[in-house]
Amino acid sequence: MIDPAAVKAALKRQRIETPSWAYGNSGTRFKVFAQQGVPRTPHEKLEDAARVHAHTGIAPTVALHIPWDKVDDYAELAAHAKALGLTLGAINSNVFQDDDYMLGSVTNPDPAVRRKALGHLLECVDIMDATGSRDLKLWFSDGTNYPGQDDIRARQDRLAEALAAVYGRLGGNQHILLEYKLFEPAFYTMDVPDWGTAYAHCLKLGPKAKVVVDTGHHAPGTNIEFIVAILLREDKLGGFDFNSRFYADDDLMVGAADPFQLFRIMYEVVRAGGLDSEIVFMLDQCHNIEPKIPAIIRSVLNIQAATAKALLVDSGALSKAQQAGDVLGANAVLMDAYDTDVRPLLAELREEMNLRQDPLASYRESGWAGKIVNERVGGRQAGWDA
Ligand code: PSV
Ligand code: MN
Repeated sequence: MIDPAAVKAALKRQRIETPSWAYGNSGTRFKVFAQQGVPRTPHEKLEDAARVHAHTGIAPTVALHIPWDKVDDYAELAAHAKALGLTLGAINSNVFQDDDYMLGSVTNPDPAVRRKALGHLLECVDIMDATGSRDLKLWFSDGTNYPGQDDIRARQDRLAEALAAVYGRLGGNQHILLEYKLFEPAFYTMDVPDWGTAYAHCLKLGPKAKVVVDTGHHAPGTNIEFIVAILLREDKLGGFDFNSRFYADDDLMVGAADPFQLFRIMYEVVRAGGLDSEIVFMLDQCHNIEPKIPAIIRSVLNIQAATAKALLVDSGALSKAQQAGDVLGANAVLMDAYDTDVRPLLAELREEMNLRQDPLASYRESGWAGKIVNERVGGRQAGWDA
């Protein structure tokens, strides 16, 4: 039997990190549709993030992206976050938006380009020192487009060298989170295309290096929860970049395309005790056509609902059925949890957290959307190039 009080207690402890870039303008390579009221500065992005936290109660940290969130004084930015009831989360490096990186960053055949890329990664660790961030999230767009273009193995050696240098610079409580991506922008080889490559590098580096699973970065049909289970078993799951995809790296709202997959992932997390661990549960999304703040609230709620269902799995009944070889029985235990309408439980939870039962309605009625449209006039709206 599942104790609803225990489920609610676990849900109260859950934390989801929102990405600063999701509050800014974004689009596809065809068009970026600017929206009114979009933040002009990292400070304004944090103000929007504070609204997400205020209405959900479980999103108190914000990931930054350098240079998109470059400021002169990071300690002051951290203080601004604190005044808003937030803390600054993972620092995302960016070695993919400079002309020098056309043939790669840390894996580029040119040592001068490699030095420049490494310099940026080390600068990100300096920023972590100032913000108090624990995690450095590394994603490399590096790869090749044509067979023979570069030496696959030499690129791995260059990558390992850069990662070792960054790892050596980490402070005692700082971590590397290494993200993989199957394809794009490189189309023949990515230098970190899959969890196995990321895992191999992290294993060599040591305990402070772990793998990030961005749910959009797999081939269609990949069993992501299996990857999650293996990484958890090896204590090498550093975090998630949650989003939904129908085709490739669509960066849509998590849980929108496949809520069942999200449940299966969260079940593996719950099963391994991962809710109460150092794993960071981040969103990595772009709200190109929908209003951004409510979309981020929706995403946080989708993860919360999937987690609630995962917590409702009757593990005793499940393992009994599994050990008896009762295939249908075991499947039914899992499906029972997934099919549970968790809305009443979540409504109760929110009441206990002094939140409104419907966070989206409470955001709508707060008037914030109108306020930022009226007040954020002029200046340059934030986006992927700012
Ligand atoms: C790359 O596609 C990625 O998933 C990485 O996490 C980046 O930091 C993020 O998107 C924003 O571009
Ligand atoms: Mn990502």
